[in-house]
Amino acid sequence: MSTTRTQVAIVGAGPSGLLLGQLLFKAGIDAVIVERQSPAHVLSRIRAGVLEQVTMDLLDEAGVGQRMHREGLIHGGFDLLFKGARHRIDMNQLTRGKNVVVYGQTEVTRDLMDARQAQGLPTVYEADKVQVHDFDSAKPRVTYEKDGQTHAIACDFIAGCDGFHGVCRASAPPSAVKEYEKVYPFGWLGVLSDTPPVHHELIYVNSTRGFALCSQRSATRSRYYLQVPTTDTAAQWSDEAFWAELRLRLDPEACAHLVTGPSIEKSIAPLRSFVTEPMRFGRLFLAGDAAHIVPPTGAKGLNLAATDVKYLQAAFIEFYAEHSQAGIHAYSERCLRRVWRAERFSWWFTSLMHHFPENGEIGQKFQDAELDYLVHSEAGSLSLAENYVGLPLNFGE
Ligand code: RFL
Ligand code: PHB
Repeated sequence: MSTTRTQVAIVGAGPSGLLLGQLLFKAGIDAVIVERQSPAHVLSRIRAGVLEQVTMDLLDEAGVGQRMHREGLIHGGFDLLFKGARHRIDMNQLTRGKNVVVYGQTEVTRDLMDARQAQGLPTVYEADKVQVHDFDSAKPRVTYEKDGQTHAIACDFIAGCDGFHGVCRASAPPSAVKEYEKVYPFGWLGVLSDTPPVHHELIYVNSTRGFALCSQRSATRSRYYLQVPTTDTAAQWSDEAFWAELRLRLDPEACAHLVTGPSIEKSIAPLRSFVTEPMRFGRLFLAGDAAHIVPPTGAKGLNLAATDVKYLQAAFIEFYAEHSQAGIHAYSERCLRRVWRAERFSWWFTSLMHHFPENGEIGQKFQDAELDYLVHSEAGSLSLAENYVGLPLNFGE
């Protein structure tokens, strides 16, 4: 078995692992990333689209923000559509100047991958049977198989950035883990198409036929979602059926502007709220989807992953540069406070915008009344806007 040595072994080369690798590089801390899939596979996953200011700042700090600033679309508001009418939430004005940027996760990942490659930093792709060992000691190890050989990485710390189905959370001692989970009785059917977006900002739709979202990636690429039963498959939805159903959920003006075309990606994502407590087990740290999942309503998943990673980088800097373990001990609690705030918001926004047949007609009436309150009360609109733009990095400190 060949053994290499590094300071931090990172499991997973999604946005969490790659951003951590870049932030550690900037701090002069060595890291090796081990990823199960190929780079092309990682880039083929179409996911998040909205970045908070905090995430933009972290991408800048990591030195990978240039293309985001050039190509990202700055949004100062979004529309809520309910009872057939649209209402704009002016985030920028309500939050005194805060915005979000629409820039796809695929692009963030590509920028991080390119930077890592340009700096010659080590990433092992297509690593099989990745395992984490001895993280309850001062000498943890990660092992994997590649090209028929077993390899080991000896390290000081392991960062579990391997997503919801990864090996790191599953390796924590069961007696030390508490998991909280809510699975929603529907999924999001997403379509990506090379058509101009229906509107210059996002439209979140509450309709009696179910939720819909009109999003975008650029002036020529749109991303749309429909609430569908979890029993549906993407294959059973033709492009024509998708566009027809979307029209039934939109207002007449949006229908008039909707440009349809062939889908270039179509998939169904299940919706789940999930949190693991704690997020550290000795020298194993969980970050991003490995530790928590939010339903995508409100676009918090990627943003939470980015702030976990920032707190982790800060903890490692304190450890190596200041010989202090304070950040390491505070990591889990620091992340979880922010995580629960985003979990609450994502659950609330999901509950408000989706159709729950089991809640009956009165359920729809409650949603209509709450939406009416939200768009006509400055306090209501502000609460939605400040959660949507996200918390500052050091909130509450
Ligand atoms: P990722 O992106 O899942 O990356 C984890 C990486 O770890 C690898 N891996 C392993 N590597 C080595 N050994 C193992 N045993 C491994 N097991 C897994 C995987 O191949 C992968 O490359 O987690 P990360 O980096 O924490 O990033 C989090 C974000 O990806 C996630 O929060 C968002 O994409 C969530 N999410 C969305 N967020 C939004 O804000 N808006 C959205 O519209 C949105 N849509 C989505 C989503 C997540 C989805 N998933 C996870 C099913 C749509 C989907 C379908
Ligand atoms: C997206 O563009 O994929 C997107 C945007 C906003 C959300 C969720 C997903 O709340």
